[in-house]
Amino acid sequence: MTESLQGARVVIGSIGDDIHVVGITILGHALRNAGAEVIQLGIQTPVEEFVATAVAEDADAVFVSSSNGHAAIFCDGVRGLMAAAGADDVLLYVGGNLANTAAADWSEVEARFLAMGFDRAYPSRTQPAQAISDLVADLAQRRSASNG
Ligand code: B12
Repeated sequence: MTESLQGARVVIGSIGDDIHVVGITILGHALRNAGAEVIQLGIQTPVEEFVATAVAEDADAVFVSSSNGHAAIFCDGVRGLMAAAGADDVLLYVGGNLANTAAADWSEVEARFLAMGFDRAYPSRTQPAQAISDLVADLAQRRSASNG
């Protein structure tokens, strides 16, 4: 274990009609190996289930995966529902295959998902270590902000 997510609670799943399971399985294992408590929702997870689980499990972060090209349809609105449920402080990350075509400019795709309210958006083939490192940093920053 290089970086520690000990005590962190992370909800993870593939959103909407997405049946791709390999990415979230690998990511879930990597998060657990880094010390996180992982609540794995699996495939075809409705937006509302991400939100309800984040609240019920007192999650620190929600990892949304979308690989089938429907990310823009299902991911828009997650942040609003989180806020309405009183969970606006939960970190929201999104990854998988967020662009509709391989030719899409990543910086434009990233900007679109950040504008939806995600704290971080990842291009395809992102290694779990990258997201873990970012989560360690984001949680540390939150802790220091709430202490200071
Ligand atoms: C295997 C596969 C399938 C299998 C899925 C089996 C299963 N149950 O998982 C089958 C054959 C069933 C399938 C079906 C479909 N697929 Co498919 N599939 C693939 C394929 C070849 C590999 C996906 C995979 O497992 N990768 C391995 C894992 C480890 O990588 P990963 O998913 O990218 O996840 C890693 C990172 O991205 C990251 N990550 C993932 N999510 C997140 C989230 C966060 C928050 C973070 C931080 C990181 C992160 O972490 C993971 C670990 O490193 C890809 C092409 C490819 N080479 O990627 C196409 C691909 C994803 N499929 C595609 C499509 C279009 C479909 C279908 C719609 C096809 C169809 N017309 O029916 C359907 C989906 C139907 C549905 N309702 O969802 C497209 C999506 C295109 C797009 N985004 O615009 C792809 C890219 C193929 C292509 N080039 O066109 N597919």
